Amino acid sequence: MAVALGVAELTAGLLARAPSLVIAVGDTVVDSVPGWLERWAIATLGTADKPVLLGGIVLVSILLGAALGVLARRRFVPAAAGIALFAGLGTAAALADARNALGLTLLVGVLGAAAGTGVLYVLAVAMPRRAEPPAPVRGETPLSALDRRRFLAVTAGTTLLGVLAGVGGYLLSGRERLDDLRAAIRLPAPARPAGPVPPGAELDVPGLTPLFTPNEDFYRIDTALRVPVVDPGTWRLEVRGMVDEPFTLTYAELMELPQIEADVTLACVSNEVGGDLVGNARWQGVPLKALLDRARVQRGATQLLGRSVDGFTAGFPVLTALDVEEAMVAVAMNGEPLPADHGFPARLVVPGLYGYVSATKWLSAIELTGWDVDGYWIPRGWAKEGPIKTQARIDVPRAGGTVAPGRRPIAGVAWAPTRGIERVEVRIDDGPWREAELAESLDVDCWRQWYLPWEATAGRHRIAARATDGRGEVQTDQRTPVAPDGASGYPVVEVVVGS
Ligand SMILES: Nc1nc2c(c(=O)[nH]1)N[C@H]1C(S)=C(S)[C@@H](COP(=O)(O)O)O[C@H]1N2
Ligand SMILES: [Mo]
Repeated sequence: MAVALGVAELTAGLLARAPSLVIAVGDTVVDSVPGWLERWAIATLGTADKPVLLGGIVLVSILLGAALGVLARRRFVPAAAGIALFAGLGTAAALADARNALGLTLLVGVLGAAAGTGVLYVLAVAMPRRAEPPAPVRGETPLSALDRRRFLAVTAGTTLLGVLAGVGGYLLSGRERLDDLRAAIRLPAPARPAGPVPPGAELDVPGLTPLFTPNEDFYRIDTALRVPVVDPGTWRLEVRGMVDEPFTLTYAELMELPQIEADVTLACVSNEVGGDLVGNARWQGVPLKALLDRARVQRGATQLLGRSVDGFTAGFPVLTALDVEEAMVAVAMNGEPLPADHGFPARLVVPGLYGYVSATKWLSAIELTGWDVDGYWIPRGWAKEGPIKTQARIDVPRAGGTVAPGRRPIAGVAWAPTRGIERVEVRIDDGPWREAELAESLDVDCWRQWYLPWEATAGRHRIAARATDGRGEVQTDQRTPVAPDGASGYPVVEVVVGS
C-alpha cells in the first residue's frame, strides 16, 4: 500500500498537471462532511485539521493494505482487485474535480495500482512460503525463520521506497515553479497609492502585534488541502452572471487596469475572542467598482459571488462592493505579488466583511447573482451576512504569564473595519474602566494599536478590554461562540504579578 501511494504521489509530483489522489480524496471528505463536523474539526484541531485529515487517509490506506496482505496469502486475485478498487476510488475522487485531466489522472491511478499489485505479488506469491516446519536440526537455521527474515526485509525495503517516493512526489509538486513565476512579476505603480503611515501609528511596546502583519506571519484559512498552483499565463478572471456585458480578463489585462492601494485588516469568522486569525496588510489591486461598472450590473443582481479555481465560493451584497471604495481584486500584499497561500494570482479583499463571505482567494470568477445563491460556508451553518464585529485584543501582558511588579504596559490592537476605532478601555479586576492611549489611526479599515501603563501589584489579576467603534458603539460584552456569525465578548487576560 505504501508503494501504491508512493508511486501515485511521485507520478503526480513529476507531472505538473497530474493530481494527487490522496489530496483528491481529502478534498472529497472536506466537501462532503456535515457542517457541524467541519466546525468541530476546525474548533478542536485548528490549522492542524489538514495534516490530521491527510494522516488519517494514509492510516486508513495502510490498515486496508494490511487486510489485503492477509487476504493475499490465501487468494491473490481478490486482494489485487482490492488494490485496484482502492486506486479506482482515488482516481474517481480526482476525476470529480473538473480541473483534473482524464488521461493524467488515469495514469496516476494505474501506475499506483500496478506498483502496489506488483509488490503484493512478490510478497505474497513469488517469495518462498514457509514450508512444513522441518524438525530443527542442531546447528542449522530453520528454513522458515530465514524466509520470515527475507520477507520482512523486502517488506521494509519496499515500504521505505514507497514512503520516499511519496515524500518526493509531495515536495516536487508545484511550489518552486510558482515562486519563479511570482518573482518574474513586475507590479504596476498604483494609480491611487495608500497614504503614508502616520507617525505614531505604531507604538514601541515589546510583544505588541506589529501594525502590518508580515506575509509569512499572516494567518491562513481555507478549505484547500494543497494550495492551488495557478499559472498566471493561463489564468482568467470572468465577470459574469446578471450583467449586461460579461467579460474575461487575462492576468496581463488585469494588471493594465488602474490599481489602488489600501490598508485593510482581514479577519476570520472563526477567530475566537483574543485569537490570532486576524491580520493587517497593504493590499494592491483593481477596485471592484471599476469591474462592475464595465460589466453593467443588472437590476435584481443583489449578490457578488466570488468563485475560486478550486470551487470555493463566497458571496456578499453588491451594494457593499459599490459603496466600499477599497473593495478590490487584489494582486499584491505588502508590496509583493500575492503569496500562494494568500490567493495568487488574485483574490478579493472587502473591508468590513469576514473572509468567509468575501475574501475569495485564487479567484476565477466574479458572478452577479440573486441573494438566494449561497456561498460555500452558508449551508454549513454560518450566517449569510458576515460583517466583522468590533473587537479588542490584549497582546501584552501574555495570557497566563508572569510579570514583575511595577510599571508595566498593557497593550493590544482593536479593529472595526470600515468604522474605525474611537476608544479602547481597560479594566483591571473589578476596578473602573480606564481609557487606553490610542496609536494614530492608520485607516478606519485597519486595526489600531492601544496602550495603557499599569502599576502592577503583586498577586493574580484579570485584565479585560473593550473597544468603541467610530460610530460610538461599544463592543458587546455578550459572549457568543464563533458560529454562526463571529465570536463576541470582552477579551480577558489573567496574569500573575510576582517575581
Ligand atoms: N478559495 C478560497 N478562498 C478563501 C477561503 C477558502 O477556503 N478558499 N477561505 C476564506 C476565509 S474563511 C478567510 S478567513 C480568508 C482568509 O484569508 P487568508 O488565508 O489570506 O488569511 O480567505 C477566504 N478565502
Ligand atoms: Mo474565515
